[in-house]
Amino acid sequence: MSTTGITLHQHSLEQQQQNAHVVEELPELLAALSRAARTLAREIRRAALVGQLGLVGGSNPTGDAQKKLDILGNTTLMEALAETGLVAAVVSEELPEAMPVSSGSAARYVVCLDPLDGSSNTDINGPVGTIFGIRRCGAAGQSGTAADVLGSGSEQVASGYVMYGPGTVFVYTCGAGVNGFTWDDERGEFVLTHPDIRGPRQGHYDSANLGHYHEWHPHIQRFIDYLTQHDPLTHRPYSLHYTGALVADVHRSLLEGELYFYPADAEHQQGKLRLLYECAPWPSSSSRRVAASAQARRGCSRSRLKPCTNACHRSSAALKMWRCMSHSRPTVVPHEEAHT
Ligand code: FDP
Repeated sequence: MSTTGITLHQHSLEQQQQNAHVVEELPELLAALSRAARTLAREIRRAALVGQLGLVGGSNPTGDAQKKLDILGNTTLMEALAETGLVAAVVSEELPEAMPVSSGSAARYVVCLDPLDGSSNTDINGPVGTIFGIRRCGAAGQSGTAADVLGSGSEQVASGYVMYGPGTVFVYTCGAGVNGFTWDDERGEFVLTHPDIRGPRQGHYDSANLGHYHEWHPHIQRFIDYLTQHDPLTHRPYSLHYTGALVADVHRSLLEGELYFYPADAEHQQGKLRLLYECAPWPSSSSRRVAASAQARRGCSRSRLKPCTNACHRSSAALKMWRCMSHSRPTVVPHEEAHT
């Protein structure tokens, strides 16, 4: 397939026509998400001019102080998805429970959203993002409930993210590679700029909030110590790059090779990142979940969710280590060492 100048919409249509496993509604769902992303990109750019920076005064279900842009992001995405009539419910970081959206027979999907990831960056004109994972509704009569999203990340029909940086980039997978599109003002379209993303075999960045170093499990501390030692053969020391926005940090991982991790600490004993909309959606070029769990923490579980109170917002119980290059072999502490 020639990829020159192809738009996101054309690409999703081709993916749908060429891959039997891709759901027929994919182009319409991605079109809705990309419309919302376009609106959000504009609103984020002008937020300082129209009084849209700063806090609302409340906090979201996961306890984070809500920003005005968090609310705007949530509303914009919900409205765009509702217009399709294809979405039964939305699970969002900004909503306490799965929120019903449409009830018609075409509403066969649940979309998990982090509408504005890294929102602490909004007030400093830093990068932020939107993360999405699209799942099928469960059995008949069970549509649009939290139960629909309790399967593993590999059950998503498509997932991806939008990064609002100097440019706006839309990256998605539907199980047939990972492709990135950049918003082109002149064409008024997202245009393919990063076809078939595969990270380099060898990364040399790591990304984590080292402010919590002394609260981390000793295994993780040893891992960090290992990364900072000098060894040209294994490209150490790794360079620490941390923006405070998961989307920006993991986007760099996909393109340049990096380890991203947010282990449990005193405040976030189950880890900070939420499974449904901050972990499961990350795409990998092998179409499997990108979050390779380094099970370096005692008692940690895999990402499959078990029903629990407010399951929608359950965090990652394990150290999530994104090795975002599915074809690469990261330089990591040997397995045995990490488990001793
Ligand atoms: P945020 O809460 O600002 O939306 O939980 C997600 C997240 O951001 C990530 O995007 C980011 O990497 C991390 O939290 C930042 O947390 P710290 O400020 O604790 O480092």
